[in-house]
Amino acid sequence: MTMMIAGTASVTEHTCRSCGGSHIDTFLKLGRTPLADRLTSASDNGEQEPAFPLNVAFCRDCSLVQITETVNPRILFADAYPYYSSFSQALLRHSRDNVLDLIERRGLKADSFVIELASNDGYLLKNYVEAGIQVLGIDPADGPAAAAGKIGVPTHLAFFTRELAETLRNEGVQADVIHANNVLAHVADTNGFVAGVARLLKDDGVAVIEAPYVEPMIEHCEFDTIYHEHLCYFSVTALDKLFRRHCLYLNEIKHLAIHGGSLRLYVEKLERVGASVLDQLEHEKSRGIDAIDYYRDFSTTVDKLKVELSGLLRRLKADGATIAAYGAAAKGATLINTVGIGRDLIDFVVDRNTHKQGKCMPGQRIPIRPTEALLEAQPDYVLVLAWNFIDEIMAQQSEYRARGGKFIVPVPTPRIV
Ligand code: JHZ
Ligand code: ZN
Repeated sequence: MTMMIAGTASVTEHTCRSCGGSHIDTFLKLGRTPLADRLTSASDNGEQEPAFPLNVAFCRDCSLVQITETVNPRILFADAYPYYSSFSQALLRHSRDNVLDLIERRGLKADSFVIELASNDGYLLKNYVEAGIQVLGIDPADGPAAAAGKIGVPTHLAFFTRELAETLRNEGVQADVIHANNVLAHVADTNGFVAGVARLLKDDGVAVIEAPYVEPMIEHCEFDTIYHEHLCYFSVTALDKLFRRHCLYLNEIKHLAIHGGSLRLYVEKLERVGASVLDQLEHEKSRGIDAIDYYRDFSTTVDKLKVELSGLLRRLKADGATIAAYGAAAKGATLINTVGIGRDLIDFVVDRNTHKQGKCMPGQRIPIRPTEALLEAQPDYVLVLAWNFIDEIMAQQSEYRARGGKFIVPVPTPRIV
């Protein structure tokens, strides 16, 4: 299990992040890639960006899929982290629905207390604030945390650790609901994080956790969602074991479309495992998701996609087409850097996030511009790097399409729409 040495840029793990076992088999090697959210500025053109190995492994002991390199979280998240949740309307709606459902189901009132781990810019907790329920956000990224403060979401600027949980608990903090969306997979000390959740949860509280699900990642070849921020790629089998180790029980799950296919986990101190979890455990067994063989062909499928996408873009370019990209997403960085999509193919990337505009994509240094640039330049094709928001993007870019523009969706197999 991870012991991050202060000041070290990265360490290679030889044991499982969850169970500590040493039977971990690498089944996908994506080479060395730069950090997906370290956008470069147009002026540091000559500087070499640090790149780290991106290898994915399966633990034979607890079934957890994980990358083997741990990059120092201070390098990954603390300084100029550009991801702000509030730039997607679909995500805002998804989060609001989640909160309204929980307020009703759990009968939350003014004296209830809700904590969110990795609360980002307050995109979720603001819905509780609006309902008069007390909240605390915890997030280590200063830009997003400051944005949360501005909209009235109190935010503690820190990484969530077992130690922070202990400190807060000693101050009398305990939660009816703990949210943790897209953060469990990001934490190097997986067990410390879960132990911290257990420490802060009231006896009748619930932790509501969202994480991308490993099955759609494999089935739909979403290999671009693999980058150094994502240390784990969870199955229900692996999650069930992880929580039980901390006397927490995965009692219910929901399947969500967000981020290419995610799970919402309802985790409690009381064991009352429902049919949704039991059925999924059964499903994973019958599909073999709990065994290494399921992952063996992934590398070949990924290679095929890479060749197809690169071939398609090169053919279009050779025919004289102009191509831009949509979404300076972290997953976009994996895609362009592993496929080798550079400025020879893509003129620019557009993104709504004002904190990303004016910067360049890591590695390939493709400039990021506001979304209006699509209508100004009217490229023939737009490669959709944020394919998980394709519906929202297509609706918003109806004018670009009406003028003859076409989108290229890279996964599960490249297609023009
Ligand atoms: P998006 C994020 O990854 C962040 P990313 C994080 N790494 C994580 O864990 C996963 O999600 C699960 C822009 N956009 O959210 C906003 C528009 O411009 O898919 C974003 O920059 N216009 C913590 O970064 C990017 O696209 C739009 O209409 O891979 C989308 O990035 C919409 C909808 C988005 O994920
Ligand atoms: Zn393990």
